[in-house]
Amino acid sequence: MEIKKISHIGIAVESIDDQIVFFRDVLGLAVTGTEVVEDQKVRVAFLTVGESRVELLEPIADDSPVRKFLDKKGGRTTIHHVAYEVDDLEAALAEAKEKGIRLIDEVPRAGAGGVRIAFIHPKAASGILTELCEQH
Ligand code: CMX
Repeated sequence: MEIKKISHIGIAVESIDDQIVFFRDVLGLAVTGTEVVEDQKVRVAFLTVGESRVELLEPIADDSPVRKFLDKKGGRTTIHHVAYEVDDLEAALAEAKEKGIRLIDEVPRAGAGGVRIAFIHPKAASGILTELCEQH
């Protein structure tokens, strides 16, 4: 598949308000907004890094995947996923499936900003939860 760039790195946090300080005030990254992604049960803050972004992910429900992940990590702020941008998400998913790669999402779903996303299982991606996304 043809990866265009790293779209963003998702970092799981217990509290965006507490953890954004380092990224915003020390690294000096611009905060471009926050958003609740109901489908994923997270609140997200976006920080721009050149053509890519850091996304801080805060769980908003007990059954959020990020809640489970943080609980497993003892509540520590940890990289949760890496997202790669592709031109054609369906084609990328078909190619991964063809190669026998375990997909979490066989069909794209809506991520932050209404962008179409799909996840590859970390067990099939060198232990890193991997997101493929397609810009509008
Ligand atoms: N990164 C790396 N490994 C992870 C992981 C992550 N983010 N989340 C879970 N794992 C590991 C677990 O530690 C576990 O490993 P071990 O078996 O070695 O202990 C393994 O994956 C499977 O864990 P599991 O308990 O069977 O599965 P979970 O119920 O924890 O689900 C996952 C894991 C990835 C399938 C689920 O979190 C998922 O579907 N994620 C995709 C959606 C998502 O994460 N949304 C939030 C972000 C939304 C956004 O960016 O907008």
